Amino acid sequence: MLTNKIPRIPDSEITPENLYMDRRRFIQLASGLSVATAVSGIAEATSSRFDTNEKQTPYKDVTSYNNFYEFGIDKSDPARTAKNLKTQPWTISVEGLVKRPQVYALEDLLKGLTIEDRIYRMRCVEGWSMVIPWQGFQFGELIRRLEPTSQAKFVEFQTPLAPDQFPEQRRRVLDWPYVEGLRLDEAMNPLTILAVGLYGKPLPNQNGAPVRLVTPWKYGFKGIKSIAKIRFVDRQPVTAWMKQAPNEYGFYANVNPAVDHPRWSQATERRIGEFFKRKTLPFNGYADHVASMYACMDLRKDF
Ligand SMILES: Nc1nc2c(c(=O)[nH]1)N[C@H]1C(S)=C(S)[C@@H](COP(=O)(O)O)O[C@H]1N2
Ligand SMILES: [Mo]
Repeated sequence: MLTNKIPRIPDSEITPENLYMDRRRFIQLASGLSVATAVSGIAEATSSRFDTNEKQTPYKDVTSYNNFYEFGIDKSDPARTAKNLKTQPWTISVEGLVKRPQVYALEDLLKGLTIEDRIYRMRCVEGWSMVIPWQGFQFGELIRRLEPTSQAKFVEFQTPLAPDQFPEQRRRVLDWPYVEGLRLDEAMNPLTILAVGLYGKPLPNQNGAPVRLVTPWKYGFKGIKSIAKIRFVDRQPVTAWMKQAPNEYGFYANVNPAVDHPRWSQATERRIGEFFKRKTLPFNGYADHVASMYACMDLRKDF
């Protein structure tokens, strides 16, 4: 119905960006529908109250400048070396203080959840940033279904430990597997999504296929990729980066221009594709949505 009103673009000029703009979607994963089909499904245009309207980082940069240490430490490594990661079938083990612990097939776990567009600013602790249009669902929606018990205070995530799939796990770059965590209220915050797509296409492996965490007010390393385990716990998890360098990477990892990384400043950032640096905003510009969760905390101490 839309198609004949849109001027024809030669196939050679159709980029993922064009495709994405033509069909923003808002759909529910029906039974039997794969994540890939859902993400590329067409439905009515919607935009989220959380979207930024800043210029989006080109698809090519989003998918070729990556951190995914299981596939190498250079930004260009994952796009080359993550190709062989087998993401289908995929299971997620839900464990711990929860009413429905079980190993779920990804499609079963996501069935009926609403996938929506979220255009978020993303800020890496290394000082660069991007604007990425994600497709994902509110993690809180899934948590409510899984029914954590009243003792659950934190959520721990893990990427698989599988050196045959993740070549750099043969070396001790980090103490594998990659582990991340959120406090339960952070996990339930409407900004927190589990992403299954970007630019209207299923997540490329280098961006964390088939499902990864996105918390735009925190530094990028919180956004654990290729999630295979979600565990509800009563104690603050020890994340892979806290193990690696506890004085450099705290549990909270909120974007905070006032707290320097011990080896460099966090006051400014360089948006990929831009020349001039810009000022980094507290909570990456999402303070209205998240600052109240930290009202009683000293974020210099709990960095
Ligand atoms: N499993 C896993 N997840 C990870 C990482 C990693 O090395 N392994 N790197 C993190 C870091 S430091 C950043 S900045 C983001 C980068 O996500 P992107 O490549 O999709 O932009 O992924 C995060 N998630
Ligand atoms: Mo990062």
